[in-house]
Amino acid sequence: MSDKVYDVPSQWAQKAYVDDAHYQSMYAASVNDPNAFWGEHGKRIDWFTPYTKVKNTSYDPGHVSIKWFEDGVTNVAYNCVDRHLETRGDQVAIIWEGDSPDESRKITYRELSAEVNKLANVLRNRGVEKGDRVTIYLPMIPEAAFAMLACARLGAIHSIVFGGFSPDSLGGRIADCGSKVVITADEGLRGGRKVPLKANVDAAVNQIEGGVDHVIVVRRTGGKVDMTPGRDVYYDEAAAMVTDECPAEPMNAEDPLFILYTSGSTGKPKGVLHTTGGYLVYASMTHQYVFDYHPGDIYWCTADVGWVTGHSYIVYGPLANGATTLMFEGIPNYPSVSRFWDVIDKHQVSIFYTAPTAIRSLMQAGEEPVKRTSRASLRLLGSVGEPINPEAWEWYYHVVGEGRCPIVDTWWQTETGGILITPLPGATKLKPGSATRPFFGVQPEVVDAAGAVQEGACEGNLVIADSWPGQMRTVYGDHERFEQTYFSTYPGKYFTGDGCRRDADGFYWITGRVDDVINVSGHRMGTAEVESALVAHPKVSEAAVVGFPHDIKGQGIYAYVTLMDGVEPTEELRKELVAWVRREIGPIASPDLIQFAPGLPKTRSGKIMRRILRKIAEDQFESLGDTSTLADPGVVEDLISNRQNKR
Ligand code: 6R9
Repeated sequence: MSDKVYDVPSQWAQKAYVDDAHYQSMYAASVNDPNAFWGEHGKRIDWFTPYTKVKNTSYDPGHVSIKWFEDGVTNVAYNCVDRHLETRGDQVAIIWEGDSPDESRKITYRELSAEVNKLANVLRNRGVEKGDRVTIYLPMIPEAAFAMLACARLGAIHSIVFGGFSPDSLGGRIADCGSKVVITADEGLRGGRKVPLKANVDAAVNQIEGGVDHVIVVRRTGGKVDMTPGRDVYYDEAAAMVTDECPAEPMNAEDPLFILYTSGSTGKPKGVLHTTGGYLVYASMTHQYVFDYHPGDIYWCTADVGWVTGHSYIVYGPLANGATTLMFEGIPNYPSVSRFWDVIDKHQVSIFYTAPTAIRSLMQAGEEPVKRTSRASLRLLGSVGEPINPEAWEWYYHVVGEGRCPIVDTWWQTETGGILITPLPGATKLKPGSATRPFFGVQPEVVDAAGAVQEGACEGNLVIADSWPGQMRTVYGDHERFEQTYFSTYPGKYFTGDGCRRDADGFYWITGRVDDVINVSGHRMGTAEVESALVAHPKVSEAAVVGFPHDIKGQGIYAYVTLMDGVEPTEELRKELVAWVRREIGPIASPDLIQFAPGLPKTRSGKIMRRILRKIAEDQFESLGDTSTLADPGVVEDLISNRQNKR
């Protein structure tokens, strides 16, 4: 924890959309009369039929229902593209920076319109209609944005799967939402290395009964891939056959826009469903106010479109605002650790939004790779994905931003659709490590384990007391799971799964997940998913997975594995298990440490006591807490003496 405070610079208070007084009055208005507040701000997007109703939401147990602007009709692609054509058709919408510094491309709003319409027509010719699901498994190339917007234009629901997921994970996600169409590329390119995307799609689709009807393949590397006749088509060949005009489907505000799978504490990943009107209003409004986006800014969010940050803050929020958004295919340390800063200079980026894990890894390389670049164009920095430790915050502020650029530490989730707790750069003083205050309309509360609401400075679990327009509406195909996961722990409130502290100024400090979700380099991972991958291995009898503090990744994955009788615990088997998990889920789930354990600490009723495993992984041997309920207290000593060390 840091007790440093950085006041709002006076130029920022004067020039930004809101200063502190303005924030206070807008915030009060937003929570005192949400209907009036959002009724007004809902107009920031264009509606084909204006709404007459604003908020219709209930968190009541058994009847959770969330509707915003429910009788309005609009289209997200229309708002992100068409409505800008008259005023800024020739302005750059997307700057694409390739994996190699020699490759980049600029796409104006007019060009974006033509590209989106062509892709929409290619889908339409293959029978895609309003309500159909389309899976997108693409690298960070402009076609990923075209594909999202093409789906939105037709009213099809996209489900993007991050290119780092394995064929198994991809197949599960295609099957869960019943996509009949997959959009992919021959190969991806990251840090000079190729990613076999089309081959992964083939393997994924082979596991699905009935397969899929169409696989559309964008040529990225030109690498040779297998094409199944009748099912697979190269995008450029299909696009050559269609026009660049395609009408935008009128969509009800509550019609689904996308599904995005995310990890929870139990079971398989959930299909988080977001809808049309409220989501776009919220994504665009937060993008404008949090980043203080003004026309002329060059805005860069380094996330991948496979995560929610890419959805809301590379594509939908910025494009709805008519911004110039930069899309980066590569990685922070290729071809050198100056890459981020080189790209900022090359494209004159003014707003830069990245993750603590990237900052920490670049920080290790020292100041010189930063200082050899100018970064004079920068005026605002942002952070997202996990708590940012004060050391990384200070380095980001002083070295990258040269003390000139406020940092917005934005707390939010896949489920929330947009940023919920964040500084506003002209209004909020900054405290390194604190996400500070709620955005308009957001009512955070801190509760204790029993659900009692805490007042003043306190610590506990973070809940949100009422709905905001960007909130997820359901788990795709499983509304009961939605209610169970988010509204049953503290009935009548949305439970975030995060712990937090609130200080005397009313500032929030997110302390991390309180459930069995771990956050590895800003990527969410359910410990149960990694465990089930491990126990699927024929030599593994049991597995328990916990997070442990990791200098760069924030958290690393620590797996305790009990082998089948008679299996030798060898170094080779350890490597085999790591490779196995990579294959089953994807590289982001690779265990950092595997400890072979003859037994796991269990209660007499057979529950694994993860609290103890967590403490051992954290090297906190003295604070294991009560071990008296263990069926066999002896296993703990063995676990401690065989603790694996960070390598
Ligand atoms: C946007 C995104 C959500 C979880 C969330 C929390 C952690 C995200 C944070 C943060 C502290 C921040 N998280 N931003 N923790 N400070 N600024 O990351 O969505 O992938 O769903 O992860 O990430 O634990 O609950 P998602």
